[in-house]
Amino acid sequence: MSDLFQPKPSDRFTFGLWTVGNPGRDPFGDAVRPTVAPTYSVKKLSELGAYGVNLHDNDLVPFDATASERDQIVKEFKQALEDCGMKVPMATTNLFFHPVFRDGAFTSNNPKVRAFAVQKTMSAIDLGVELGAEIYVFWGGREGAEVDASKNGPDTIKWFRDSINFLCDYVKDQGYDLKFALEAKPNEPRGDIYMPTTGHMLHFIETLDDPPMVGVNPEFAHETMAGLNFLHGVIQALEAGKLFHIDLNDQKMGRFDQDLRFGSENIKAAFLLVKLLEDANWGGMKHFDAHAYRTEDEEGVWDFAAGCMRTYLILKEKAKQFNEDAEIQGLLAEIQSKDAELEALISGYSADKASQLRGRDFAPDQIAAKGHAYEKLDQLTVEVLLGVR
Ligand code: DIG
Ligand code: MN
Ligand code: MN
Repeated sequence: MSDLFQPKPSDRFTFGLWTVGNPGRDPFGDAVRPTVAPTYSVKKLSELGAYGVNLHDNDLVPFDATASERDQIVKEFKQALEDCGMKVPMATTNLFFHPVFRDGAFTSNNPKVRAFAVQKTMSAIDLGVELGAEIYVFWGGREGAEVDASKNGPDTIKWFRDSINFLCDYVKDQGYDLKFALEAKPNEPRGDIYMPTTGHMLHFIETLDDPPMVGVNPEFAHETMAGLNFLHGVIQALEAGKLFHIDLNDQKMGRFDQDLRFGSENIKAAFLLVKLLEDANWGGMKHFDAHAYRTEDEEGVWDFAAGCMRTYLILKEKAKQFNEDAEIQGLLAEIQSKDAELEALISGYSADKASQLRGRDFAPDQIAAKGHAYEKLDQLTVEVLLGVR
């Protein structure tokens, strides 16, 4: 493969241990691949040019491990990270696999489960910080319902808020340098998951005790499952200074969570996302929360991982080409017309401005008569992606 798109640690690509370690199990079929040791994933991903790995507590430390077993596992894992020069920028808690969480974790009807979930998360935060994590993700895969009559709705929001507030204070009490990122998903494994989109999470964050400490971790597949435009959710998070992390993958709209290889389905959406992140010089991790097709063997898993990073780098080059294309930039200059005087008039109210505005005749029919040349712009964009410009 050409060196132009060879990933390097400086590209800051990361993968969850659960992604390349996915054994290919699904609701209708058993595992098709052997389980992969976390230390092996670290080695293989470092060879592919990744920057780091992320993990749920139980991706590394089994649910029922003793303290001494936990310490030995962590010691060996840290050695593998050091040997391979790999980082752990993000960590999270598995609050969805064990049956105890079948009615949720922070929003379970059972206060014992809610308290256990907070306790388990404290320990998982300790582990993440010990491994060097600076972002802590909360994905509430079981925070939802099939029977809405089972819970008093406002209680679930209060329980979730109390848990996040408690854990924010735990982090500060421990002196950890850690920020939280909330990840939305509309459904699966629950019939409906609470706070189903990035937009819901952005509002919820403002109701917390310490909003600046908490941002979002939007996932391409999750917003797309809900029939939403992922780019728009990311733009809103970025504009609000709340894009603390991102889960890159791909997805066919209206399907179960496919967690497909980045750029494998919606190439224009992936291009515009990469362009947004690169134009903004966004400093976060390019994290892939995806997995290889169930059809694949181990070689296919590493093809998947290499493909995620390679496609990102190709689209990064396409974004540079788009930004340097004279015809495209000339067309954008026409389309995105500026009028400093009018823009000043309608940003920041005053009675005088209102009076001036009222007195203006905008001749709307004349404005309406002119088209926007978006067909031309989109065709040029597609031609950049098709490699004919
Ligand atoms: C699923 O999209 C979730 C879990 O894999 C994990 O908690 C989170 C972190 O990326 N994404
Ligand atoms: Mn997903
Ligand atoms: Mn995710």
